Parts: sequence; C-alpha cells; structure tokens
Amino acid sequence: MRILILGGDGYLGWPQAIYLSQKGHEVAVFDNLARRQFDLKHGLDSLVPIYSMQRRVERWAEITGKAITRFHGDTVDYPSLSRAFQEFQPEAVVHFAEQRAAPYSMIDREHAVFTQHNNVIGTLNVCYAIKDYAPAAHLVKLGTMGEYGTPNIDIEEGFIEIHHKGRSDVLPFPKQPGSFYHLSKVHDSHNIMFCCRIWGMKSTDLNQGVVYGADTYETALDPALATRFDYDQVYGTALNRFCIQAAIGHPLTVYGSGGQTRGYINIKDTVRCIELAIQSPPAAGEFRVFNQITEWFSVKDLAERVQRVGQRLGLDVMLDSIRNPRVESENHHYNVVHTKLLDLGLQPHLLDEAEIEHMIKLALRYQDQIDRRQVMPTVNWRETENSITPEAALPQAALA
Ligand code: NAD
Ligand code: USQ
Repeated sequence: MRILILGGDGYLGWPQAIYLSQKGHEVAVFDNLARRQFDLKHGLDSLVPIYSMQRRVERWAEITGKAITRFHGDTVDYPSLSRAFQEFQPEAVVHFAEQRAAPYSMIDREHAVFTQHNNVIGTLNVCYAIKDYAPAAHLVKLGTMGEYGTPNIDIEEGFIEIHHKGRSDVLPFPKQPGSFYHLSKVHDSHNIMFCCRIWGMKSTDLNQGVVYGADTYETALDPALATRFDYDQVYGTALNRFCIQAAIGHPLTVYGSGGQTRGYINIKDTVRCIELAIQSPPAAGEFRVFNQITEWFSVKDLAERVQRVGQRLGLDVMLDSIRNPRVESENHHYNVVHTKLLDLGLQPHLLDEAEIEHMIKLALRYQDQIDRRQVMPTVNWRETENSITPEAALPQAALA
C-alpha cells in the first residue's frame, strides 16, 4: 500500500516509517521538523544522537535498498499538505504530526494556543486533504488514553452503552482530559468522527497509552536509524526520566504520592498495532476506536521497578516524592478494556526487567550528555506563566 506518515521524523513516526517500508509498503514521510526546532530553541536534546531526516532516509535506502519519499511540510499549511497528498496519492494516512507534550501545552497561554492550533487545525486540514485528494484513504489517527481521564468506572473501548429514562444508546465514552494537549486530542476525535459521518471518511482513532522503549528491530540496525529518547521535564515521559535519573544518581522524581496510573505500550507494539489497523480498515463512514495499551502501572510502581533494576546494576537509586506540578488524581480507579488490537493479532511485549535494564544501560552509556538542569519539573499546572529554560542551559549561539 501507499502509506503517508505525517510526523515521520518523530519518536514514533520514524520507526513506523521504516517498519512499514521493511514490510514492503510504499512509504512517504511528512514533517515540519518542529520538534527539532523546539529542542534548538530550548537547549534540549535527545539522549541518543539522532541523524537528520535526510540522512536517515538515505541510510535506510543504503541498507535495505528501499526508498522512502520525504516531504517537508506543515499540516497547518494546507498548500504543503495538499501537495504531499496530490503527489503521493496515499491509500492510508498515519497521523502522528502533533505537539505531544502535556507540560509544553501548560507552559503559558502562548503554548496552549500553539498546541491546540497546531493539533486541531492540522488535523482538520488532514481530514480535508483526504476528502479533496484521497477520499478512499484510511486515516489512522494517534489519539491518547488521557482523553478519558480517570473516571471512577471502567474505561470502555471508545463507546459506552447508556440507559437513560427508559431509552438507550451507544455513545462516545465521556472525556475528562488533564491538559490542553490532551484536550486537543478530544477535539480531534470529535472532528474526525463528524467527517466520517458527513463524508463517509473511514478512520481509526488509536487511544494510545504512554509509549516506552528505546528502539525497534529496524532502528537498531544502524546508529543513523536511531529514534529519539527524550528525558527532559517537558517531553521526557516518566519511565525514560526515571532511567536517566537512576544513571546519574538523582532521586527518582515521583510526582505526589505516585498513585497515578496510566496505560503503557512498548514501541515495538506501537508499530505493529498501526500495521494491524491498516491491514483491517474500517468501512466507509466508520469511526472506530482502539485502546492501544498492553498493561498499566502506577508511577510509584514504575519507579520501584527502576529502583530494583538499578540496584541490581550496582546503582544507588532513591525515590523522592516531590510536590505534584500537575493537577491530577493521585489515587483513582483504573481498569481499561483493550481487546480490539489483541483480537486482530497483537502479541504484546510486556515491560520486563530486561527492557528497563536496557534503558538504564543506554542512559549510562550517554550519561555525559545528560543535562541535569532538565531533571526537575518547572511547568506547574496551577501557574499561567512558567519558565522552562534555565538560561544557563541554552547554547551560547541561542543567547546571542
Ligand atoms: P514527537 O514529538 O517525537 O513527533 C511528532 C512529530 O510531528 C515531530 O517530528 C514534529 O516535528 C512533527 N510535527 C508536529 N507538528 C507538525 C505539523 N503541524 N506539521 C508537520 N509535522 C509536525 O512525538 P511522538 O512521541 O512520536 O508522538 C507521535 C504522536 O503519537 C503524537 O500525536 C502523540 O500525541 C501520539 N502519542 C504519543 C505517545 C508517546 O508516549 N510518545 C503516547 C500516546 C500518543
Ligand atoms: N510523572 C512523574 N514523574 C515524572 C514525570 C511524570 O510522576 O518525572 C507522572 C505524571 O504526573 C503523570 C504520569 O507520570 O501522572 C505520566 O506522565 P508522563 O509525562 O510520563 O506522560 P503524559 O504526560 O501522560 O504524556 C505521555 C506522552 C503523550 C501521550 C500520553 C499518553 O507525552 O504524548 O499522549 O503519554 S496518556 O498518558 O495515556 O494520555
């Protein structure tokens, strides 16, 4: 199939592109390199060195003989998006191209507005591009488990049957997201569902949990194919952060009591889930939802796992409960239905000690690159103005 990967330079988009290319699909990547620009602006970096988009694509072709088409463009800029659709004529579109950090969206008004504009308008443009240039294409959209929040009932897979005053209906599961970023995903879901209803578009909304893992079988083939590994307080997710903290002897930053529970998935399963969704498309006009997680943990659970593995490696790993910079429930019910991808054939890679050991060893290998100023959180949900870049962290060129 011809598959267009929007956000194909990101942590997930790049491994997805080479996974699908390896499987024999014709793949194109589309990205505006916004993530790389954010890193430059704020003096951040992936722990694992990542090569330029151009070099990645060239190296993939050198190693496998398989070509990936590259588009530089922005989903918010309709002409550049249209050009990619017209030239490539995708049969499936995998949409990763969004600002994906909750803390980024909570820095201040400007970052909240940027996040919602980039994500919601970008996705609306993607829907129009499908309608205008590839009406039969299947939109596989990355949503998030955080759209649901943490209700005091089990989380169903997208829809819930409601009985009300003697009548009943199957309706979208209620959403109670916890950041302006997570809200942007809810708005996307509504827009996409509407486009399916009015235009007969077909879409799979993947409510994905937190992804972990430093590599896939394809990214591990060559250093030039590596994907990013974020550990900073804005883009780094809890498990990545705990692994680098263990490596540098910093107490693990458990926010609050650590009872916050989230769904998780290995990056190797993410790429497979998307392949499964593409292989079994929905019918025209159908909006379907998969909960893309394989297991769930509390933050404290994760920290204790990292502590155990770290201690086995001879590291002195302490846990530190710091005041939670986010507004979220720290003690809540969490039980999620997630059978649809398993029914399609997903065989999960569960989080084991070997995976955590691999991540800690990676952090030890690159420990000289770790910027300790990025460890403690500075973005607080209760504040409307947050500073994220300690001046000293900026490269001299950025300060000039
Ligand atoms: P990432 O930031 O590493 O990658 C996103 C890519 O999209 C970047 O390369 C960025 O430059 C590009 N991009 C952003 N806005 C764009 C625009 N307007 N036009 C073109 N390109 C644009 O993020 P990721 O971790 O790879 O996440 C990808 C998607 O998966 C996101 O939508 C995210 O919300 C979702 N997701 C991620 C996780 C996770 O744990 N990483 C979990 C659940 C859902
Ligand atoms: N947390 C800590 N300590 C840290 C960092 C985070 O305790 O040092 C806690 C947070 O307070 C939160 C939990 O860990 O309760 C998860 O936070 P996270 O930063 O690991 O992940 P999150 O902000 O939820 O976002 C990530 C991705 C996002 C994706 C989401 C999936 O960045 O793109 O949508 O996971 S989900 O959580 O299911 O919505």
